[in-house]
Amino acid sequence: EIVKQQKAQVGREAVNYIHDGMVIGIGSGSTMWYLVEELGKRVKAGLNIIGVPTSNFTKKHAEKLGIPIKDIDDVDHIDLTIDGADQIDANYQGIKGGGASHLMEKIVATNSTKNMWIVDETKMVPTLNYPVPLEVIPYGSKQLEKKLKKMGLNPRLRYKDNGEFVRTDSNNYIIDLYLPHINNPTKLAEQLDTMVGIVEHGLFLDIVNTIIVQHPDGPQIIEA
Ligand code: DER
Repeated sequence: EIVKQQKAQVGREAVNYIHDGMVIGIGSGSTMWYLVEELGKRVKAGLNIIGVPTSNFTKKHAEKLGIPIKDIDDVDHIDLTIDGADQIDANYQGIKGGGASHLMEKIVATNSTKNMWIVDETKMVPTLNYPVPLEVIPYGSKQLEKKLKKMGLNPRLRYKDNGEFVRTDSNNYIIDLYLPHINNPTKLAEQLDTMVGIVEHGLFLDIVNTIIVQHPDGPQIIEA
């Protein structure tokens, strides 16, 4: 359907920003899946880049396609990271982590010279209202959930369909905060940054430089 088509179109479009010799942070999620597929074709055709993955899934997918992969600690720097996003507001503040990868994504993003997000148009909203993912340490996560509830942050531990807790690549749990609207993401981030047991939240503030939004009539390039 339309959204799937837009993910494929923007994924293929964004590969044009990847040039020979670059070290590229490779994001995770269904939009990025299309970019990795296209990047694999360009590498086979001779494009010479190094990829730094943001999840085990992306690492395996890229390696399977012959994209040279290096661990973040084995490169000198990352020129550009391209990733998806779950929601982006009018100030270009984003929520990521719908795919439970936001910790490694944020580590790669905050070690990148430039960051680009590629999204279908449903991701662009005036005010953030997507559930904010938190990566949390399993030990004490129920106590943490109670504390978040008392703060009125409407937390919910994330389960898989089989009823088990979702485990991240770092083997932690995810708690999602269901809030009707987030008018001040900076304030919420500050509240979360001080809570013991929260490894990282999915509020990506003042991180992105360029956003490509896919519309039916083509891509819109936003310089944040
Ligand atoms: O987890 C993430 O942040 C991913 O980037 C993901 O949530 C992006 O969503 P997508 O699958 O719609 O591209």
